[in-house]
Amino acid sequence: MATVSAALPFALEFDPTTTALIVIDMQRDFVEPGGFGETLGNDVSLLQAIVPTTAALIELFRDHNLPIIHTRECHQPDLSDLPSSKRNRGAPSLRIGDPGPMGRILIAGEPGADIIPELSPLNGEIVIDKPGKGAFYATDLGTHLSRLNVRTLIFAGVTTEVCVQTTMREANDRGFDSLLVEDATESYFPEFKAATLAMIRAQGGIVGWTSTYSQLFEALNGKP
Ligand code: C5J
Repeated sequence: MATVSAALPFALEFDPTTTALIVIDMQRDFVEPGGFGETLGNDVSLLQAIVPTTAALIELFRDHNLPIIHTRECHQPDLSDLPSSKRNRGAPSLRIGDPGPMGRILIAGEPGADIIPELSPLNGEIVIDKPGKGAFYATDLGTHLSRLNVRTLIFAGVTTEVCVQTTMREANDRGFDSLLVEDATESYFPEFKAATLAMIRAQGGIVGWTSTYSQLFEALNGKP
């Protein structure tokens, strides 16, 4: 067993052999300058700031031979998995499926839907394409986790209050213990990130735990 002693709202004890890392939607369209996120007026430098910590977290799991799951929010080219409510929401200048700066917006196989090169999955790591905000909805994530006998999920990625939080809540309802790595997740809106971290930890960890990367590192590797 391992313990993240400084996790909030209290120490998380977990079995590394039944633990997996989920890296949510670190895609070019959300993170890179010139992508979909920036065309919507967002400051993507906020999201870029977590890339080194997220890369270190992925390396930590690779070093321990623990499962790593990467997700991508994207849709089929014929938009058959895109409800009109999602396509038409708001009044963006570009909608999902429209041609954008990095190919069609959030369409599988387009350059913008790809994971940024700094965090590219290795052969053997699981990549889940998801049409929703939550990674369990309309995917085989649950099947992979049962096959791997995973009980604890470590979360990273973007954006904290949308796809990361939605997936953590889905995981919580399915009986997983979940911990979000604070310095490996980000939002275009710092106040939304802060609120999400607070919501996760509130009421005795109603959704799960949070910790920093170095606190998790120490739990898996001992003090440096
Ligand atoms: C994600 C979004 N990945 N914000 N998507 O959070 O629409």
